[in-house]
Amino acid sequence: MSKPTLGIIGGGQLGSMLATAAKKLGIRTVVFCDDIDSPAQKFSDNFIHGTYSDKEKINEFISKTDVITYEFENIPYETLNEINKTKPVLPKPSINRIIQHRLAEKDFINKLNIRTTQYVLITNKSEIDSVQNLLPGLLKTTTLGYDGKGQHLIDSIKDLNELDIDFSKGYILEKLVKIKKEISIIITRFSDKKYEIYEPIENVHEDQILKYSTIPAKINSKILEQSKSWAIHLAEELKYVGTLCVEFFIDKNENLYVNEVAPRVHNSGHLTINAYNISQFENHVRAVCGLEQIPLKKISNAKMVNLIGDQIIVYRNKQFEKNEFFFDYLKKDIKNKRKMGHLTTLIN
Ligand code: AIR
Repeated sequence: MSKPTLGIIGGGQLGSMLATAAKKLGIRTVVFCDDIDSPAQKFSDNFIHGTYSDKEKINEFISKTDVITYEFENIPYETLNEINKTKPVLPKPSINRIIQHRLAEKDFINKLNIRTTQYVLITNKSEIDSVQNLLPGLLKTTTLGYDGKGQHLIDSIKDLNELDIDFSKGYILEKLVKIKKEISIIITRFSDKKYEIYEPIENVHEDQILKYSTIPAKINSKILEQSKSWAIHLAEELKYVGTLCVEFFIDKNENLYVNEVAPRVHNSGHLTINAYNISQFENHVRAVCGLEQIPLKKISNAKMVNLIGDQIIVYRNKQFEKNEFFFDYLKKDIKNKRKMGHLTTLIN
């Protein structure tokens, strides 16, 4: 059987790394992105530029691909659902619809008896008065936003009054957890009870953007087991196909909470490219394209640092050691707070 051509919706660094992994497996890729300067086009075999509502361009994309995935969760559900009527979209569009809506996502997780922070939907400023017990809290848009975009820290009602917010757009208020540590689990599910799971990754954020990811995470055995079992439970319940990331908080009392689920490959898993026999990207391509599942083997401990904004500049001219792996996302413009590249260091 000839190998399928993989369509990737979204053309940022995650798309580039998926296309690179696919190429290694002999799989052709077509990237579809609304940004004409999308960096992933430099790594894929084919590129189509169009908006996510451009039917003609989407049809061209469908005609050139056999199976479609996405590298960014904020793709309109309608677009994914329309494509799925002709060619399989994996993970399923219905999964993306749950996860891209913070309220639906948290309701889904809690129904499985998996702990999240306390939260409430806010549709009107006056409602905050009745949920004072959730302050201090984070006010987040129910849809869109990543890397802290669209989020406001609310200490008191006074903070809220100072914000100019259109509540009709939908917000949720999440009670702040006194965080001791953040970890993530990356899991690739192939089919029922068939998955490959990476060990927990310890993450450090700066300015609400991921800065460092390290394996092994310094956590106790109870947290290790609980985080893995919750990630497996979530992937099974969603009947997920592909790579999924679950982000967790650990509080000062060693309680574990799911912060959010990303229905895609994830920044904290970049170190899997160098630290494992099969990366999160290759596993995603293997799962969505129906290729063989290969048992994971860890090669090394590792630390990844994200290069944000103009931090990339010095790295572009740097000499690296044998255990250092530098990735330049080749984005056209350097912007403040934009992820421009990363460096993974293998450590013994
Ligand atoms: N991304 C997706 N969700 C969160 C992140 N960071 C990646 C995807 C997306 C890219 O970030 O690869 O395409 C967008 O980056 P930028 O710098 O153009 O905003």
